[in-house]
Amino acid sequence: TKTVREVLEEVVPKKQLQLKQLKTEHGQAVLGDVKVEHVVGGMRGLKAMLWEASVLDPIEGIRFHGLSIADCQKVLPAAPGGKEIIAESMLWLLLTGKIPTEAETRQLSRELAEKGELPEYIEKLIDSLPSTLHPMTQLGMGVAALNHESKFQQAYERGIKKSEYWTYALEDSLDLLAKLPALAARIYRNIYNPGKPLPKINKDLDLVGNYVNMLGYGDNHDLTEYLRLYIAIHGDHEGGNASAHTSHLVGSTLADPYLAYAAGLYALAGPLHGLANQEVLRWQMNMQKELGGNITHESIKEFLWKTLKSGQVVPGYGHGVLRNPDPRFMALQQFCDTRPALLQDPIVQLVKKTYEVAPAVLKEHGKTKNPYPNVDAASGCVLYHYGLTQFKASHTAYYTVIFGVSRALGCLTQYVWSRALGLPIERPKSLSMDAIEKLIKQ
Ligand code: NMX
Ligand code: MLT
Repeated sequence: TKTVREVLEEVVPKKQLQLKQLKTEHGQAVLGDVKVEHVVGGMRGLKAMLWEASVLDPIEGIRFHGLSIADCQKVLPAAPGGKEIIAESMLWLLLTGKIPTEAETRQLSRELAEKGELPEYIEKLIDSLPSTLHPMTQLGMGVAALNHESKFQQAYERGIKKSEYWTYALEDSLDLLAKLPALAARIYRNIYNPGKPLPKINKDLDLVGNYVNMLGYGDNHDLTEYLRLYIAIHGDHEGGNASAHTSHLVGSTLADPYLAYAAGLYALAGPLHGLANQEVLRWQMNMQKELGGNITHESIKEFLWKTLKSGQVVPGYGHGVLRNPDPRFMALQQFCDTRPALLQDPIVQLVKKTYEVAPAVLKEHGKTKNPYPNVDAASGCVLYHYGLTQFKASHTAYYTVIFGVSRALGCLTQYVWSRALGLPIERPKSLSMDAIEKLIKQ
């Protein structure tokens, strides 16, 4: 049984060689043109960054080192007594490109559990925040403050060689991933169950098992399995999405992994990105309230048009890259389809029924390039079914924190790879409109 460090020691030199060859043999090869529409259109479709762990195909969706979600469900180890992919087996795959054995997965779970408790100053920091402060703001603050522990930063100040950066980056990344459940659960406890004692980390449980336990739902096996799947499949979505891109940019300045990921979290907090699952539940509940007993395809269609005519987007639909239903949405639907309690839940049923109507309405509306659901269309509504429904502040406000625990898998993996490959600081060229016009005339 190898450790994840030992496997990376073997893989890193091969990848370094691959990059060297790409630079020397193909440095001038053209991957596409840069058009004015890229510069003024959010760089959509522009192939402009290196990201190792996953690539997003517009039709097939995400592949992690070439493996689809269905492939991962077949080959990645689950938790003892569980069936779903767990965060540790996904992390191993993302970091190394290899499939871990069950023993390797368990060993990683134990290492993370052993590192999982929060330092006292972080507990005090989080406990001092008003319970009305948005949970994503709190999560970003906690992650940034954990950089007090950064081994990467300490080593950099000592003056280590560039070739050693990635080993310290890996240690910080594993430390941060290990502490995210306790941090996220403390935020939840403080907002929704103030004063309730928080359980200690159980060294025999996987990361998400511990997270659910600390959230107070440890006896709910189905919710634990749902969150295992959720956290594994939200882990990485190539590099161009706003949170991954932000953490990549900030990391390229050699800010430590904690600061880089905190920055990524604040991108995830926007309603067009990770906050969309909060928006979806709010929107579906408004729909439920307005339609009352009259939930038919026709009444849903009317509600969709009302949303669109009021100038709002339909949350949970559309995507910057995907042009088909998101396979993560389909995987979560599949999870629901095998559980009668979920199938009978009115909000889960409404998500399904909305999916039967929304693509045609969005096509007729004619604006979005992708009329199909993304992962956020389903993810929050299932959490609601399982009882994460507190009404203080907003009953959905916590949902993006769960996404934030998950996306650390991909952003921190790339942080390690960016340092292992010695990638430079990111600094694209910007242009003013006058400068663009001048260039066109030349
Ligand atoms: N409902 C209504 N209009 C939409 C939608 C939608 N769901 N999606 C895109 N449009 C509009 C978009 O606002 C734009 O309008 P305008 O020209 O007036 O600015 C037009 O369609 C073209 O946009 P696209 O090129 O199709 O989409 P883009 O790549 O710019 O944006 C999203 C992608 C995901 C930001 C966009 O589809 C959206 O706002 N969706 C709703 C929010 C959402 O579900 N976000 C979650 C994304 C997934 N995640 O986890 O982060
Ligand atoms: C994500 O998971 O990051 C979202 O689907 C957004 C994206 O990929 O652009």
